[in-house]
Amino acid sequence: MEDGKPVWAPHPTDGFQLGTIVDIGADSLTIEPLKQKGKTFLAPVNQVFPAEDDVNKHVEDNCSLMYLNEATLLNNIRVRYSKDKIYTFVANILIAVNPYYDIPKLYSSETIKQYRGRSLGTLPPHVYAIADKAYRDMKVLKMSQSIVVSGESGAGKTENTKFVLRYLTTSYGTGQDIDERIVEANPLLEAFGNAKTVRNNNSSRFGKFVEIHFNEKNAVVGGFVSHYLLEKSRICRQSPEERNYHIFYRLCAGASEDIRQKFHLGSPDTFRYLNRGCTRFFASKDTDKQILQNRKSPEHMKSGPLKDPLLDDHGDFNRMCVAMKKIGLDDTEKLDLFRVVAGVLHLGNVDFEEAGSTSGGCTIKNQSSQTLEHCAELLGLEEEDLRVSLTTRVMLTTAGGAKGTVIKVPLKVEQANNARDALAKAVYSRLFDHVVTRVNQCFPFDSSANFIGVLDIAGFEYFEHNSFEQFCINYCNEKLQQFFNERILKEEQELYQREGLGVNEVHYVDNQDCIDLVEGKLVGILDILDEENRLPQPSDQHFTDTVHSKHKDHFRLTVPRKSKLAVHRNVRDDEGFIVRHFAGAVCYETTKFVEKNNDALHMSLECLVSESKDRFIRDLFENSNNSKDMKQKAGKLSFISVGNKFKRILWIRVKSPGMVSVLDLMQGGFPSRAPFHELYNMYEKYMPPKLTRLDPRLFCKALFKALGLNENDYKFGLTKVFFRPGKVRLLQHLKTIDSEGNQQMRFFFLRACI
Ligand code: AOV
Ligand code: MG
Repeated sequence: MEDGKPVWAPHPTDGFQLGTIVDIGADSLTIEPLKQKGKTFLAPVNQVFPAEDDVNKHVEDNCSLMYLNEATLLNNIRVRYSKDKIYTFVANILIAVNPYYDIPKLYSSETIKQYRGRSLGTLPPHVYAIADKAYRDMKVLKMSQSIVVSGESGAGKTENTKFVLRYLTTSYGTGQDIDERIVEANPLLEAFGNAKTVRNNNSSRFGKFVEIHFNEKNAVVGGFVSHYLLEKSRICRQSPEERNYHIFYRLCAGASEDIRQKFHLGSPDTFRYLNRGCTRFFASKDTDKQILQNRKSPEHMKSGPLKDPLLDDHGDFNRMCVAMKKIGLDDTEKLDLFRVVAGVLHLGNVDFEEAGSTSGGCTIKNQSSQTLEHCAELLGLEEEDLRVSLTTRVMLTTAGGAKGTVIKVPLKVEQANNARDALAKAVYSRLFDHVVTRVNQCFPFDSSANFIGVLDIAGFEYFEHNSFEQFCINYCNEKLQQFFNERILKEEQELYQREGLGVNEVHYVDNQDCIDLVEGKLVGILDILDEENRLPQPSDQHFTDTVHSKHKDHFRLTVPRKSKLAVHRNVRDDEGFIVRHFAGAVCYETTKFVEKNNDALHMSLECLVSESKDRFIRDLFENSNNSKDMKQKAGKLSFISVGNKFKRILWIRVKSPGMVSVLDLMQGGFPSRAPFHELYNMYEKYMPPKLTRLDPRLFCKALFKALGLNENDYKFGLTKVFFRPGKVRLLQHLKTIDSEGNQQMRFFFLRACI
């Protein structure tokens, strides 16, 4: 780097800029930018990287860069992105950049055909190449395979997951209904489990693992979706400029007049669960106007000014209905789903006011409105029962009278509000469970030989204000990152050892300490929160103080600076904590952590819905404890931990790519490798006939000698040859060798072998 060749040096906004080293200090370098001669600046030695000779050239696999480092990788991806090449390999990891528009033909059926059966690296990087590799590995190894998609919110995980599903069903399906159903299940899942956030108009608020199952002949036989961690708080409250789940708006915008009347639907503005949080959109900007004008149906305006100009709720409603039909849902089932959605909306509109008596309880505000009546009707409940269950709570008393007497304790307004929201969350999340169960019935299979699974979780989130939801999601991503470290980095090193390569160990940033901070027994943040929830008078502040006192000098945890929290909100400046995640530090505001961590529905409400007259509602709650049991438990302090449920369900041990560690490993190691027998098969044709009996390992030695490869560029393992970064291409030019060269190769071969 010292001989005047260009280097990449850190830049405050561009990441890196090109320059040359003009002076070398003890721990910093003086850099002169290529574009601003004379304007030198200092850069830390370890943040300056050698640049490729031609920075405008790009390669399909980052490992074939001459210098592989953070800067050359980013530049390579940038150059490719500017040419609409959004996919790039790092060995057999695929990096995808979100183009935010449809690149012509990128996912066409012709492209699908091209990738079928082709080895990784023979065609341009593509998510189809990864899907096909998974398929071929499943076939050859006779083992199920999984594809893990990770990245921050809005990165394109869900879209790429869908491309994988479509690729596999199109290429290896049997052409029957099942193939289409696996793909068409997504609009339904997304309608109920996705929402607009400030990062992504179609953000997944749940994680899913989709399995495509194959028979002995490796043809698609069915599918299975596991889901976890639906964000329930969103049902009742959304952050500014965010929305509730799509289905609510779609139903309001797209339902037929008949359904609208039956379910007493109006514009989303009339529902509390929809009209708080979301910014009102008006057709102010030209583009917005155009979007609105392009919507032909006047119906869509029924969703009122809450309508987001970037989302077509009316069109999406119709598309969702088509998808429902395709996966085999009949009209009755469809109406069941819609009825519950409408029921939740009406439930949200129930308001309480102080009873005005000495009981300290509350009554339902504006009794003359039909809100309660509509809600009760849609959920199959008696209006009076619903009223009583929302405003009182059943308790078992042991004091005074006979032991175990059931009494009804009136609820305060605040408690009744909480009870209403808890019921809404319980009903909706059960409905979501049902949607997933129902979807799974659409692609059943009797038996399968293997499956290919695709994991698509909610990505890492870092908003201006981060709460319990972000905490859970980021914890999940932290686990994904750990999985990545373990699988890719550890396994890679183990492979080098197994093959006897004698490569130095590459150190990567282990995030186990961050995971322990969250999930550690007793002292982890989740357990501290649970403890807080169990106190007679839990408080967010006390919880926060405990977290700080138990982890005073923890590297991953700090107290937020005053400016971060207190300025925007009227909160104490230490009401929160900052966690240093693998993907960056996030400041969490702990207001409402305690409330959000409690999933318990008080027993009178749970009994109520599980005895609904509506069969569908009753079935949704079927798996909860039988009502007798529940009544017995009625007096217990009820707390069901959201955080720990999260922890239990995180069976996946996964984390999102710490790309830099991978780079270090690849740079210090041997990112490309090829089994001897594969090289043998590939290059056999160049071999002089009398040497065809060489064993593959010897053959490769001869080949490399013949090519005059530098021995530092590769290493022979026991079964494979490993290449240093950028060196595998020394072999690739063989493929383009002409017939004269062919002769020459034979000659070299002969010499090498002699
Ligand atoms: P995510 O799954 O990673 O975020 P999505 O897959 O939902 O992100 O992508 C966000 C949006 O980006 C999509 O709705 C598309 O409009 C666009 N997009 C993504 N990939 C492509 C592509 N390959 N081509 C064209 N447009 C694309 V989250 O679910 O928020 O973590 O929780
Ligand atoms: Mg997603």
